[in-house]
Amino acid sequence: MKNKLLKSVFAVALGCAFFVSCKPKDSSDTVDGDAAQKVYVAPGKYDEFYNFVSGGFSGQVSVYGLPSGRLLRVMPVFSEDPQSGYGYSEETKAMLNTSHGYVPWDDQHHLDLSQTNGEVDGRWLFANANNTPRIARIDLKTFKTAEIIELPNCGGNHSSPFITQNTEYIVGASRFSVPADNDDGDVPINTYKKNFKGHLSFVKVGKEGELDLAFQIVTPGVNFDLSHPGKKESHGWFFFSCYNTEQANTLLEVNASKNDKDFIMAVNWKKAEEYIKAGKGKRVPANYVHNTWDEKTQTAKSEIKKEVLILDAAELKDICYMIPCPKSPHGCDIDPTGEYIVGSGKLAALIPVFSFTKLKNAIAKKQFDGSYAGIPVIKYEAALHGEVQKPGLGPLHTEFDGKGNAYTTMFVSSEVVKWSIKDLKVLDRKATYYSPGHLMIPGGNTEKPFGKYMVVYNKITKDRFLPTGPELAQSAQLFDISGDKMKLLLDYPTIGEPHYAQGIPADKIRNNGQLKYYKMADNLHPYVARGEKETKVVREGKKVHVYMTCIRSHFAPDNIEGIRVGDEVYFHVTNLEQDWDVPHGFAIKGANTAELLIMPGETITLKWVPQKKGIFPFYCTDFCSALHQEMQGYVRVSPAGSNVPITY
Ligand code: K7E
Ligand code: RUQ
Ligand code: CUA
Repeated sequence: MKNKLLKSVFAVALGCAFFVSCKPKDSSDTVDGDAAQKVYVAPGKYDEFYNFVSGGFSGQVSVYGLPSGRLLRVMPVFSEDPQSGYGYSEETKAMLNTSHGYVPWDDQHHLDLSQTNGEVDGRWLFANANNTPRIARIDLKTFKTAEIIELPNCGGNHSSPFITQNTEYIVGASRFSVPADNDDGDVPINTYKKNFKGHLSFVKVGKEGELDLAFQIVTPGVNFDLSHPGKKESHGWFFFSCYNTEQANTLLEVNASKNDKDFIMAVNWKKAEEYIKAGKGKRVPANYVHNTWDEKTQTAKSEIKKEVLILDAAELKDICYMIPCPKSPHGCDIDPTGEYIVGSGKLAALIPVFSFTKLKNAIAKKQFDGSYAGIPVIKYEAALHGEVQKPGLGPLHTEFDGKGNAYTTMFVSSEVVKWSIKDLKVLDRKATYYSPGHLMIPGGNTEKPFGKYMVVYNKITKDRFLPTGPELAQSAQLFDISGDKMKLLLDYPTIGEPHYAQGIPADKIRNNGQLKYYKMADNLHPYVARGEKETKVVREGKKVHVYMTCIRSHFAPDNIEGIRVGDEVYFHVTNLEQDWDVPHGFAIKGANTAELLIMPGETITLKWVPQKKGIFPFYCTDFCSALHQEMQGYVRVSPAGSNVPITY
């Protein structure tokens, strides 16, 4: 049985062989008759929920409406975005700085919404970056990335950015253990077991959402995969799944699947806070970058941090405990009551559910099974509430509906399974198309789920949409979960690879004081032109600053001469419109810095270093009025040594 299971998992790795064996038998199943009605949002009407979806290797986050599945927006977070100029404009470039320099891309897996008293509150959305370990905060008043913090001592921040019930902390964790940053940088890989360490990061969230890396816990060199915070009774704890407890550093496919059980690490972060107060933490050198967006000057700033506070999990015997969990656990989900901890072993044929009450008793009674690298291991049975038997193959992620039910995706058998938390009985199963990763119920990882819809995010869509060449879209599938049985309503494609997602009733965001446009009076950009009278062109040596405005339907100035080859020209373009949703674009022929999109009240800067002489037209790229096609101008570029004076 175990062998069979392993084989099918390896077949996934081998690609298409898997379709032949694992395509669900009931794929001819069509949706019920009233499905169309249930997802139909009439023209001019709004959706009921916002749905934020991770963009995977696109590095961005997309916003959908539910139940319509309409794509509303793609928000640039970790990747450059030609549409908005994010990463290209002088104001936003610093957002993508890291200790490795400018990194214009990342692999974005998980999202979590800020919470108040265990409920989503619509203030901020947080996103992790898996490649260069980072956490971003998106301000849901503006739908803009407001902050990005890098995590030191860490490879692959996968188990992130999960949030405690009052948004006290966001966590990060290393998927790839690495030697600590203050190592001398020359460590042989075959000393993995001795020198490679895991790090759990606890990032404090301030009143205005500002992020601060409060402390890290150093652990043995396992791979952390996913995590979730405790709730209610278990508030104060965080639970992290870990695999590769074999601590293999090569051919993990085989070498990290040897142990029958890996672990869920239970971390008592309140206790960790006490130790820090008592002075038990150690400040060690580190190197990471913290980028913030200043709303007043509308400009990003980078700050380099040089130190981090570290606690050692093995040294402080009572902040971390290992709960054995079958076969390379992936998802680690806590039910809305905070009592049940669900582990999902990718290679397991059951789902273990642990009880927080039992865990606490086991700790009090020291029901340990020895220790793992200095960390106490709880006896499996002592913490176990029970096992869901035969749920399907390849359990990955679980969400909750707030009515006592859990829903788990089965990657290998391509289905979603509903089960009862209390008696661990499977209640319903539906095929998904195909190979689901995460699933999402709005509020489904909080104390208050909105258990009406569930979306399952699939890795593969072979035969579901019109083919688009060798690469097909990934997809989302919307289910109605208001009844006893799950009901498929809709399929729709997603941007990039969708991993985790978040959902929230639309009103919670629409009522959060959302910004409609920036008031000119609040614009403290150093190069703002608050009206056409303030426009000018100023040469400072090789630098030329153009204070430019745009309003329907012209730029001021629109004829500029006296620019020379090799000059650094900065076009600071202010949008003078006072109505929302009237952006102007700005692009120059041949400029290798993409375009700008300037929203009303904003000033955005495009840097251009002309490489040859000539006349260069510029124009507005966003159709803004009946005279949009007239919204244009010229720059004359003269040879490097020329005496043509600046005129405009
Ligand atoms: Cu399961 Cu990166 Cu959350 Cu994707 S991980 S599916
Ligand atoms: S122009 S509306 Cu290029 Cu017809 Cu676009
Ligand atoms: Cu401004 Cu088109």
